[in-house]
Amino acid sequence: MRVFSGIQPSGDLHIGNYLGAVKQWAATQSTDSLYCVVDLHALTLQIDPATLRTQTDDLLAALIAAGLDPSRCTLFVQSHVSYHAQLSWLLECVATYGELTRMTQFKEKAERQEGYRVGLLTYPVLMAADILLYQTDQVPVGDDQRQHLELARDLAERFNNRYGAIFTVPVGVQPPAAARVMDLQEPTRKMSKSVSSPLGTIYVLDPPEAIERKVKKAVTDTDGEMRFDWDHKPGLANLLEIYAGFSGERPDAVAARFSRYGDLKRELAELIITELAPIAERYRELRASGPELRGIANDGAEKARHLAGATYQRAAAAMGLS
Ligand code: AQP
Repeated sequence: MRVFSGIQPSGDLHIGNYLGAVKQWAATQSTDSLYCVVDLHALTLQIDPATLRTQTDDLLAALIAAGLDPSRCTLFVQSHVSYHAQLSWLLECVATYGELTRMTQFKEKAERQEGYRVGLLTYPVLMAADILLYQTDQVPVGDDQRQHLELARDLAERFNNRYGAIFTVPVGVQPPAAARVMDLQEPTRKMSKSVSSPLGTIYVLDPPEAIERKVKKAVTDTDGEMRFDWDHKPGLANLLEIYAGFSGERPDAVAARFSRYGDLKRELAELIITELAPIAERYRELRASGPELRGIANDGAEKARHLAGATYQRAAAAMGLS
């Protein structure tokens, strides 16, 4: 079964990315899985070129440290495989302006940026190209990507109906808990790389003291009643989801084991630190080995190019390009 997923090098990896996506990638990876640092997507934001280059390498190292094994899966950088941008153009000529302007993430991000780029509107089409190029069956992603994944499915079906059966229609896979981790200070907003919220975001490479502090200061509520209830107790529900994401339990089962918020927070911080500390250590070793990281990315791109090229050629020919 072919699996594909991607992540933007738009900032440091946080526990939302980790629990929503990367942890499942590492757990289910096989020789048929491809994982991609989607640097072209990061260009939709204002990002300094040198920073983008560094963050791409940082993220490659963080993904390997978090458990992706390049000898089992294919790990590569999106811009190294030019078919992504090429197929994106073909799919832009299948997508409609109306469906792109309806995307929630576009509306939210456009509101935060003055003079936003056209790429912010069209990036879900590039994401569809990323997925469809590899004849992907499953896309493990966080809950925030659900709508974009639906678009990828719609475009695949529309293309296949119009030009012939070229693309596999993919399905999204979400983790059983923590599919949408919220900001610890503002639990009605998702934890995000590109929005600055120093106390509300736990980074995978945070030192233990920082993790402890952030969990301790996480916003809850004043009634003190331990109950898993997103509608009325979002701060607590978020902590229970994060706990469940790390421990593999169900959030309501976690709630049943604790009576005091303070105890839950103390154990949660310990649980996070125990899982993340070895990742941070491996990351530091890998980051010190620059050439090795480049070699991994080059090998990955070569494998990806081979698969992507075959699909692109078929799609282009089906549309009448000679
Ligand atoms: N808060 C989250 N909870 C669970 N999963 C999440 N993901 C992102 N945020 C959360 C999942 O992480 C994977 C990679 O995300 P991305 O880099 O493609 O960008 P994003 O979804 O837009 O995430 P960010 O971190 O908020 O980045 P910026 O701020 O740059 O937009 C995806 O599978 C995503 O679902």
